[in-house]
Amino acid sequence: MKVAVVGATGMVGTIILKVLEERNFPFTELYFVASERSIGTEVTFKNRAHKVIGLQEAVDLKPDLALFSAGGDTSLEWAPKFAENGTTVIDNSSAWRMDKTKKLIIPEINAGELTSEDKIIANPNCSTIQLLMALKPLHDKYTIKRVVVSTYQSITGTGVKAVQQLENEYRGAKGEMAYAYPIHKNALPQCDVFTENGYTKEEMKLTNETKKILGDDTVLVSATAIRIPVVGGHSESVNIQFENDFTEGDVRRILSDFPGVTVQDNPELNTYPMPIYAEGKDDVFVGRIRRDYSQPNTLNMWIVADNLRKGAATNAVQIAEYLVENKLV
Ligand code: A2P
Ligand code: 11C
Repeated sequence: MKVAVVGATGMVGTIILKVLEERNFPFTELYFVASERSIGTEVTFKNRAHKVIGLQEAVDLKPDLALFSAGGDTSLEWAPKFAENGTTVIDNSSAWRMDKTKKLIIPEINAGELTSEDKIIANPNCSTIQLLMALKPLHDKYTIKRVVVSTYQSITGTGVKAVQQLENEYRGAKGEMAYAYPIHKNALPQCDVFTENGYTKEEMKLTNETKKILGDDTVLVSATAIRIPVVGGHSESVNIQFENDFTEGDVRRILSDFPGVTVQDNPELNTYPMPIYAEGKDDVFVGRIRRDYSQPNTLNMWIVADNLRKGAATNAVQIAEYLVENKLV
């Protein structure tokens, strides 16, 4: 199994390498791919330095799998070139997610849809992945009518520049700005750019990707995405109206039984998920599970996950593992 990591020098690419190592992914060769600026530089993997190569060289090496996290434009241009050469691409960008010919996969939910014909597979947006990990088992049981989600997103979702901005502001130093406004001591009601309908791209990803993954266009989604000066993960306050009624005990049990979800919910002990504890973990954490008494069949909860792990790298590696285990590559 020859594997290429495209974007190996980047924020998500670095975690992909870490997750491949941690999970003992069964590769025979691993290629470290980045932009032309990085060709010849080195990245460390398993305590050894490895040379970074360019995209064309990587295509020519005909890897079985390529895990892409190098931005949408790189994916749009290069994923088809890999695919035409026989490589199966797992793409972390938004480039292919809403393409009707491409599958949008969270392994615990819909990996069963994958076949060996799928040569470009899309990894959902980070805030969508953690939301869907909690919604899917509840949708199967109670049927979701409407979801209202407000996110509190880590600056790591924006990239290294944003982490640098926060550090500079914290130290009172000047530097390049990733956002139009200060992020230290602030909350920005804008993740990514605005679309024509007044919602941001991040909010529309939450809306559209949710329907695609659930395979159900009738589920209504209303999203507000907020950037906060936090690094460990994204948090989400979620209000869900179901077709059918539930008990809070059953909701806790259903979520606890779902692979990859951990319930942390004990108000008596002030137990609930928080990004500082989710950081570095692969699970999605759910707490503050409680009935919304303002209308029937409605639930409130709080979902936290490390956006760089289950929200990106881990989900991509899990897709790769599924393909290998099921002999689809
Ligand atoms: P490079 O380090 O050479 O710029 P991040 O999301 O943290 O900014 O990382 C983006 C990743 O995608 C980096 O590994 C970056 O490589 C890579 N990348 C960016 N643009 C290209 C490109 N045009 N071709 C290949 N890799 C790219
Ligand atoms: C954020 N969700 O936190 C974004 C980052 O579509 O994969 C990932 C963007 C994407 O801003």
